[in-house]
Amino acid sequence: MAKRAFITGITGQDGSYLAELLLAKGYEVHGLIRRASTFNTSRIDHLYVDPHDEGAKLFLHYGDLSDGSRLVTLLAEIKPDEVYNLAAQSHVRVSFDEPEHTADTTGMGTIRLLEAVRMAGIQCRFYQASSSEMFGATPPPQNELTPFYPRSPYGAAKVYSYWITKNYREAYGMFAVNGILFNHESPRRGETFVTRKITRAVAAIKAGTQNHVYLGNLDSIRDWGYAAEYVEGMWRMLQADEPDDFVLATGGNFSVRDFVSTAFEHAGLDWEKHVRFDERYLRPTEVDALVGDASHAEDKLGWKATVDTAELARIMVDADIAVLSHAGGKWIDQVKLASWGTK
Ligand code: NDP
Ligand code: GDR
Repeated sequence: MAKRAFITGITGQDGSYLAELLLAKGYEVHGLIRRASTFNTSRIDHLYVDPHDEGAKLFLHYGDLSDGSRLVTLLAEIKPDEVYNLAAQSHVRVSFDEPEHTADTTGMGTIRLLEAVRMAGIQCRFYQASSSEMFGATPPPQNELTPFYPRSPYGAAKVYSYWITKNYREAYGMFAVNGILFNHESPRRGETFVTRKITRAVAAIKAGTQNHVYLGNLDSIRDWGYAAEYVEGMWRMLQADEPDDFVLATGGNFSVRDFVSTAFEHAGLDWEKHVRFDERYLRPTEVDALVGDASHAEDKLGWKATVDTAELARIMVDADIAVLSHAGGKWIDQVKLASWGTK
């Protein structure tokens, strides 16, 4: 019997790579999608097969992390072996504008899903998408023992989700794990996160359709890895003998300025001519430096990042330049980026 997985956040960056990985491993994959007035499945359209077709392995279900009873019904029907909770309001800057909504999805959403697992009475392994943002103001390097000091409503909501996942492991003996992932990016990254904003701008400036890009703080330091290889780490966490929490990171440190200069240089452009400052992109409280120590994941899971931040920047610039040139200088639907798979 093929294993069955349930993924919340399947339409997001990580959800799309994880669905690809699990389908390639022979899983039957069920994804939660939100009903919207426009299609929001462009990152997974290349995986979709009509469910009436024999051999269909990907099934999508309407639902929302704010709707607990729907989660119970779905889990009772699907009876997954593995649940990956990737859904969240995931933008840190936006969490200052929408703190209550962020708490409701990024925080409360997790307990709704954990309770749904209990109420549906199923035995499954549970992955929670925890974040390096939980470390916030605690200086690097950060690992599984580093104290949390969140600096945003998003970070605080993720801390709640982290602890409630750990509590369900201890209280009910659930195989529930936290993957504490440092920033990971790809050609499928949402367009308003800084890396993708930069690589899209590089492509448009190179094509002559844009001249400037407006950014906020260039001094913050991040440990940016490649999303396609981080989803393998998520899966390995659920295959371990015992439930545990793991950091996934590259261990590298790059400032936003370093990412900008690497990306522009790769396209033969001088960033200082094109990057402008806009205070709108500053945060009321910033996380200055995140640099992960993933040695626990290497020891126990045999997982290690292979793509460093400079290579990642070049992969993303190449992808955005290719998409723009195929589309005759106009941005096209993200589905085209879905073809940018692993490495
Ligand atoms: P994205 O923002 O790309 O995707 C978020 C997903 O969550 C989308 O599928 C979105 O659906 C869905 N979603 C949002 N709100 C709800 C809701 N109320 N109910 C159901 N689904 C909802 O995030 P990533 O793929 O980058 O990240 C995946 C997870 O990992 C997130 O939880 C994020 O916070 C966390 N994380 C990410 C890191 C990173 O660097 N990428 C690092 C550490 C943690 P829709 O498409 O309809 O908007
Ligand atoms: P982050 O990612 O907050 O680390 O959260 P983001 O790319 O938004 O910001 C990274 C750093 O860049 C600075 N910055 C800008 N950021 C954005 N978005 N837009 C700008 O114009 C800009 N200019 C400078 C930011 O101030 C920040 O220091 C991501 C998300 O994926 C979370 O869901 C995840 O949990 C963490 O990574 C780990």
